[in-house]
Amino acid sequence: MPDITATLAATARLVDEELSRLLTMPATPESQVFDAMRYASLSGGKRIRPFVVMQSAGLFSVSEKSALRAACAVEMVHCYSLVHDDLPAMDDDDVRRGRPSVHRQFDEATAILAGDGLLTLAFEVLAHRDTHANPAVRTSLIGALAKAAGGHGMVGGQMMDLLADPDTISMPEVTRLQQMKTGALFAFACEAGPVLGNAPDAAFEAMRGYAHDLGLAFQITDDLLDAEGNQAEVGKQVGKDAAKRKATFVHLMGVERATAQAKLLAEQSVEHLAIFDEKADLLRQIARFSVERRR
Ligand code: GRG
Repeated sequence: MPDITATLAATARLVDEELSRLLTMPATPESQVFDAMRYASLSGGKRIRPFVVMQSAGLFSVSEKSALRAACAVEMVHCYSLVHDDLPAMDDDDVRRGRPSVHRQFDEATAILAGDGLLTLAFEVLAHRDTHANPAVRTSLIGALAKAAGGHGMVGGQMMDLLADPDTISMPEVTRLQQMKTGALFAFACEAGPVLGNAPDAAFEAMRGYAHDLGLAFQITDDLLDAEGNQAEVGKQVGKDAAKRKATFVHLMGVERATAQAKLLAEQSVEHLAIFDEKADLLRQIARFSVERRR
């Protein structure tokens, strides 16, 4: 059985190398924005979304080059969301991935531009011929990432998060919020492989089911780490959700039920992979890792 920790580390190395290549910029008057984009994206994230892209692509014999470019695109969007989420106008966080957040390391304007730069570069990468020879496949990927990242996905989820009243929000509303804020990018990561590999409908359906449960399990664990985690391990300030009275799963369910729910969802996500053979074992393992992680 392949080892999840070693494979995750190997994927992170590949992603770091490719991101570094994609973010190379000669010294110019505007190069500060690239310095900030590099700082934001080459900073030790777990690379779980890229890992899911690479593994989902592996199920459909997609070339490593194609998969890696799609993996970098989703990581760029993820990193942009972290940079903007940390801004004073949003969550106002000084620490991210164990280092000063981008607006603390540079300044607010540079952080906004670095986020914008990462978001737009993600689409430039997908649109490039190196991502896939077939323009229809590239267009599908671009459409899917735009949908996941935009107002019907991550951005809409963030808006709901900022507006949510923790005293009145219901479980279905929190679930929808989190599916949009976090689940939508996981859904893209899971769908990228079948899109690149021109997979049959049944494979898309399986990956969508897997993504739905994995995204929620991952987010509940994120809430639990904020409630119970250790700042040194987590790499960012903890206890903020309670202090800011955020509408989280932990707020609605309490730690014990949220922990059980995350485990249940992780097991449920694995069930969706039943149509795949042992090639999907690392996707099975990452689902369990997602709820057992300490950061
Ligand atoms: C559009 C500004 C804007 C924000 C979108 C994604 C998001 C909303 C905000 C980021 C903050 C946050 C807690 C989001 C939930 C998603 C999540 C669990 C992020 C952390 O992801 P990890 O654990 O982080 O994969 P690393 O650092 O390992 O990449």
